[in-house]
Amino acid sequence: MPATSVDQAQLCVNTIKFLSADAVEKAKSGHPGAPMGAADMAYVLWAKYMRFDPRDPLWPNRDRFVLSAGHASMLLYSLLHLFEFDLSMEELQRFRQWGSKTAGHPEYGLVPGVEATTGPLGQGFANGVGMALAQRMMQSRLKHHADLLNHRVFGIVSDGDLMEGISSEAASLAGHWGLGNLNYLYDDNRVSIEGPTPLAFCEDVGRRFEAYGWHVEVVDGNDRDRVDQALFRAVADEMRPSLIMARTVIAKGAPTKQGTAKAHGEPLGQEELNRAKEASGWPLSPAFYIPDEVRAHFHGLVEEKRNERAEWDRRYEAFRREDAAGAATWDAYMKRTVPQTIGELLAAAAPLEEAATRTHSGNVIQAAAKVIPSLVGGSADLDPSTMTSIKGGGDVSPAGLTCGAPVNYAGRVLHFGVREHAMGGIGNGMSLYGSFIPYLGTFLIFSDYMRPSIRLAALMKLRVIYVFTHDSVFLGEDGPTHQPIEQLPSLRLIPGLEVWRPADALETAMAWARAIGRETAPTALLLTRQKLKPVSRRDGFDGRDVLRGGYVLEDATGGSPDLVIVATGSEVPLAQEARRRLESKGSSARVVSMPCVEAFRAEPDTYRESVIPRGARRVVIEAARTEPWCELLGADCLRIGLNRFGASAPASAIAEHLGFTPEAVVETIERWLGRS
Ligand SMILES: Cc1ncc(C[n+]2csc(CCOP(=O)(O)OP(=O)(O)O)c2C)c(N)n1
Repeated sequence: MPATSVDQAQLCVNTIKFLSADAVEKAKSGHPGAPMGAADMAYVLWAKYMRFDPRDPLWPNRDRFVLSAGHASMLLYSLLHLFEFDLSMEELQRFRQWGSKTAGHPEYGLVPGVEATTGPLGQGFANGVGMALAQRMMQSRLKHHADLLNHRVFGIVSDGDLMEGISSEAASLAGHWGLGNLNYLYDDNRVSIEGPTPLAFCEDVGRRFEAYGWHVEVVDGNDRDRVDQALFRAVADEMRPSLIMARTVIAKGAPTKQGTAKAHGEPLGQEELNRAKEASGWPLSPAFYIPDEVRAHFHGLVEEKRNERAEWDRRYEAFRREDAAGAATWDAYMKRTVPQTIGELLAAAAPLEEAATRTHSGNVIQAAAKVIPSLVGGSADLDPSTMTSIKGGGDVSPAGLTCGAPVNYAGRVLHFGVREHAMGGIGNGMSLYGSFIPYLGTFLIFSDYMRPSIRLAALMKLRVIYVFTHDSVFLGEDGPTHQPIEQLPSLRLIPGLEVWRPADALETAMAWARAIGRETAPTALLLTRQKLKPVSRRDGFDGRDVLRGGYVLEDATGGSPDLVIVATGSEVPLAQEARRRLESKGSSARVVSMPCVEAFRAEPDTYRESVIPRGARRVVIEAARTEPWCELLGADCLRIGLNRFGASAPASAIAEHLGFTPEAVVETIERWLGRS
């Protein structure tokens, strides 16, 4: 990097600090304290260590930077602006305003250079771990060309990040996986919203991270030389992730608010800001001031970084010229290529036989893994139940299962241990990285443990697949602690997430095909523990109709139903049996299988009405809370569901007691129809 004098560096740091504070002041909301305290270390990191090309923010070998403490967003926006990313001064001045790119917390996809949406503390920490794992896994696939992806993953994490449980889970995995490519600066300012952190946080963070297998440094985070030296050592440690505990002063330079929680979550106030500027010899006006020499300095840094990138381009081009097979591997991963015929391929792998849908899913995964190298996944210590292992895929674990031994990054089977929340955050990071389609398995009930990450996957529009088995009370004897009731409808409430609850092999295969093909959204697959009989379908049924989310499975005799029974997953065969009985009593009933409400909703009105005709009375059968179905089926529909917790008993007894037998269903429907 060009030689930087002390004065010049201070000028740059002051620019970052006051751009951030001015933006918060103008917006009359936001957080000035962390950007001001962390500006020194952020400057050293970005100026000296980070490699990127602002004109090509998606350059695969860029260093990733995750601002896990998303509330310090103005720090990142100031950096992106000064380093000439496509983020204008007007955008800085419109911080937190409607339609601006400078949202309150950094949003992935809105601003080039924002690698992850952060805000819920701890999530970004886990995302970075996922990115670092993805990098290592890609490097092993590139074999002797691994240095084409020799970048690093950096981040700034805060007290709040490290208080959150997800970061402990993720840090434990990062140490376990030996992610020496991961370097976090911990903005150790000992202040959070309610006041000094000793109110709630006196633990020895350094020793905690050392115990996780991290390289830990303690430095004065406002001493740029010290930060530089610590970063140097952290980067040099290829075997362990690093946590640089950088002691900083929140709102450094603000005369009365520095070092206090008053610098948190609200503007400094013009008077305080002016005094801070005066103390730094900074002009009071104009606001958002960037000295010419600062602009020139950042421009020089950018030029230098772009030259480094050009050097990489030459290596990359030579690689493509000289190694056709390597280039094909690169493309298969970087484009996450999926064969056009994936639906047929997966359907062929799921024979129509009596089995649990989790078993069908396990078969489908094997077929998908054969044709999609990007597909990798695992579970949170439930694989024998979730059936999520790629057979022969190799475990991403230390050799010989010896703690500390080299990790087999060439594998495809991920073992998250019992850490659902980190699994969610790491899956997001892997998807953000760009070369993998991660799938994550656990019981549906434990989706609650990873829900914040699922929500963020939907918000970021990430291709992540959740394999949630044991999807209802019919999992049986494990009882109510393990039996999901509200999880199914509540996952459906997350915008952008598609929730598939297939009824048999064909629906499971199509749901997987759909999930894999959704490039810009996550998908949850809800699968049974218990065996289901194959669903009988009319001859000539086109499997692609499943992708419409809901379809006529069995029509009323004569074709014009006065009753439509909608069911999902394990309740579909029950609906079919109930239909047969009702027809024998003179009803003309249709069964609609609706594996995915969201996909069905996206169909044109004409299709939806052809499936659920206007005049017909409607029933839904689903072993979960069913209230949201009213929106689709009308308030006067009959809902056969659950509004209580389940029970510990064999599945057949549960069905008996909770009204999920053909007799009980028919009786309930007939009573509702006024026929009994
Ligand atoms: C999961 C979660 N809980 C609560 C919050 C609200 N919140 C925003 S910042 C913050 C505390 C910030 O303290 P710290 O992490 O030390 O940041 P700093 O004070 O250094 O800015 C909290 C509780 C959040 N963003 N995420």
